[in-house]
Amino acid sequence: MKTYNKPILTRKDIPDIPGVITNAASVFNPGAVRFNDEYLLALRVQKRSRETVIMLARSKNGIDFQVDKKVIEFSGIEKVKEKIYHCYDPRLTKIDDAFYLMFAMDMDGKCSLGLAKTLNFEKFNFLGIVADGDVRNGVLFPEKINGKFMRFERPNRAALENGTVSGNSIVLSESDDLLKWTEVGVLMSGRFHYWDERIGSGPPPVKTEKGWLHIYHGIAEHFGAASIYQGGAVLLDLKNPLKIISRSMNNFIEPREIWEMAGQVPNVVFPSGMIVEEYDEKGFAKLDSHVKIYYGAADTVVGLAETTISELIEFCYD
Ligand code: BMA
Repeated sequence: MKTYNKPILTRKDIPDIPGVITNAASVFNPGAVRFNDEYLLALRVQKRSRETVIMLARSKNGIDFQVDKKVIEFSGIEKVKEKIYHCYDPRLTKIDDAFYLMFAMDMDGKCSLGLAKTLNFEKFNFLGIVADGDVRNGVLFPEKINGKFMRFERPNRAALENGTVSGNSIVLSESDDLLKWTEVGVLMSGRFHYWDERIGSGPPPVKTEKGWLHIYHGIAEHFGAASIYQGGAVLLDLKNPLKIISRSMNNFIEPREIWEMAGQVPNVVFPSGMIVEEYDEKGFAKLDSHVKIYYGAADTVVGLAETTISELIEFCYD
């Protein structure tokens, strides 16, 4: 795996938009997708007020990004009656010819999931709040399985000592219309004492001939003051993604660079976007395909790791 010794995006790359955002505080946890001949990132950008906006960045090579001088507006979101504090951590999935952003929504007393759709990255339609209860890290599969839309999500069911509610299980849900979701079962839970005591999904699962390849984040909490966010991989059965073929015992990425260890929240790498360069004619990611993984670092900047599908599959057995 190739990693870089500097972030690919920092707050300095966020253009000022007078009256909307100036002198941005941070940029992290991007969703990623290819559209036409460009790499696109949907960025979580924080203002100095710590309010979050989502902005789009574009690149020809997947490394040098230019951030659009506007924030993404979700048309229809104004109809939601409850107060929305922040929309953040968007995951981008292409299904047929449409692109979907599933994101966390901080609301009174809970975190929910919102869903928006775009065909062209110019106009984004808010489809609705698509979760009941307290849940985050919602990630759509790129295709239906057994006739149903599928997603992973991470219900926040565990109260932590400091009062926040988090989760330690990734759950599979299914839907006929992308709006109403029914839990199918628990995929996996955190492993107490190891790197992934609490867990949540990263980028959308990728279909390979060896199974669904899924990257997730794990949080080691047994280090007193500091939780450590890392990335790991798991390989799942193609027909039944609740069936684990192999789950990595080691992480494959962890905070090591100074900008991953220090920042707004220290010791965080949070993989949230992944671009596979090559698929075969049946829609499987090619095993020797190059892969770009985009991650938030220390909740402050965006990092990039480059690898291949086969290397990631090997990590699932590591
Ligand atoms: C998680 C989410 C992420 C964040 C991470 C580290 O719970 O809130 O958005 O990057 O914590 O602070």
